Amino acid sequence: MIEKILIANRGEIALRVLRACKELGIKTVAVHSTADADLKHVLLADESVCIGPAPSSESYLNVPAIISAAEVTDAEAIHPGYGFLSENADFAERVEESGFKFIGPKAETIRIMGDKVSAIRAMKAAGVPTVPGSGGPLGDDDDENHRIAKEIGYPIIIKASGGGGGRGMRVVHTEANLLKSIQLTKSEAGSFFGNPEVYMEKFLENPRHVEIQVLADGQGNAVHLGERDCSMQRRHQKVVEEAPAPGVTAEQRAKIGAACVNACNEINYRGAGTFEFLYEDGEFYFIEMNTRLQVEHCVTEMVTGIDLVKAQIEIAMGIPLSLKQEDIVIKGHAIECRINAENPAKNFMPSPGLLERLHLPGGLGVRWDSHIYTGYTIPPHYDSMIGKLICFGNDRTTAIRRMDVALQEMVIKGIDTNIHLQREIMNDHGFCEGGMNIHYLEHRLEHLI
Ligand code: MV4
Repeated sequence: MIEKILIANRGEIALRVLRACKELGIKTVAVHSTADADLKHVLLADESVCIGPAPSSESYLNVPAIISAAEVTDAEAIHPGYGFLSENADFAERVEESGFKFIGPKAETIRIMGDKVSAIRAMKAAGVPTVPGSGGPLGDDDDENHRIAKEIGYPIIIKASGGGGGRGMRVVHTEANLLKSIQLTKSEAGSFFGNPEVYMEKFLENPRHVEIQVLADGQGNAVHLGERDCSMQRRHQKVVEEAPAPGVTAEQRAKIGAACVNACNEINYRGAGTFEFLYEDGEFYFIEMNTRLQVEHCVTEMVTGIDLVKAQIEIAMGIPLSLKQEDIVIKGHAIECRINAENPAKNFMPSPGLLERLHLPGGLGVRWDSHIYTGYTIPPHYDSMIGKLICFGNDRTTAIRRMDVALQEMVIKGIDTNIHLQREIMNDHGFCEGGMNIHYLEHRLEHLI
């Protein structure tokens, strides 16, 4: 059993983890920067420790300070949330070496998935469909690289093995640009990620971003919880997510889900995880695996009824997964709108500041995951996401209408937000049709704002 958990994060996800701990009767330790003493979860936690000044590099990324906080409060486990240190293999290793449980996969698994070439290799070996590509790092043989690109067929994309999430990529449309693009991507990768290794894939022009959620106990039991569609994004920041993905059939879900479950067993995965796919013409192509809880986990919770954070904690306690695949039934439809402190009309400029007045929505099928409260000041040092509005309905249309009504009710005074933009999206013809690709929002934004 775990009796006390240190939450190594801030904002809405720290509160989300705190709520799960309280439900399970587990004591909580909040850690925070000097700019964050008034965060809601800090006020609600059993104990709190200030771990450094406002910049994340000196607080939420400060490994020795976090480990020390766990030591002085006698916490037994550390939940990393998302972002910050959640996918840092060295951190997971340090946590375990210091005698604490890391609520996530083994450091070794995080390391394999952090290296995109080794992640793709592992997935290919486990029978997960991947994008046609080099299947390994590109060498220095120019003729060989030309041959690989020709075989894949242009356009191709060069990606950094140490990249991910949209960093360190370059599309090549013609043979004439291949060699200099490889060189440029390699040299950027070397300076950004300290790893010059790059690989090549067929460039898919109009895919959707569809990801599969899994839970595995590291004791031979794994299940998938269906998919989420996260195609509505701007500059690699997701704006709206939903589950299930429009148009994905039960048969397709079962097939790709089984491949992910098989991969979890092959790599002896432990914890919650997400397999990211590009989805085009009804086919799934694996691109990356996320070894953390994700921002958009809530839409999966709403359509499965499963508390993913509780499941993560139970897995960390060593409790065998009691869920069987046949117990997991996808019911209804859930949509999540990320609410950001930003001004879409001013190039999405961040808008921190005092929340003078709040009116939050409610009603059947409405969930608001946020740490904000009247009188709280959003600090300028961190991500602009201040909450997630999640609406559930028996079908997609109901969920969209419910979201529009909830957005209409929501009042946040004192700062700029993207609430109005989210309403425009809920009323956008293309969005309401479903099945948008990853470029849809960026193209529509030219008209919406
Ligand atoms: C791709 C791609 C097209 N073809 N790979 C961007 C983020 C990173 N996770 C992978 N990304 C992409 N990889 C191939 N072979 C297009 C993207 C991409 C993208 C993917 C998911 C969500 C948003 C995106 C926005 C631009 C490009």
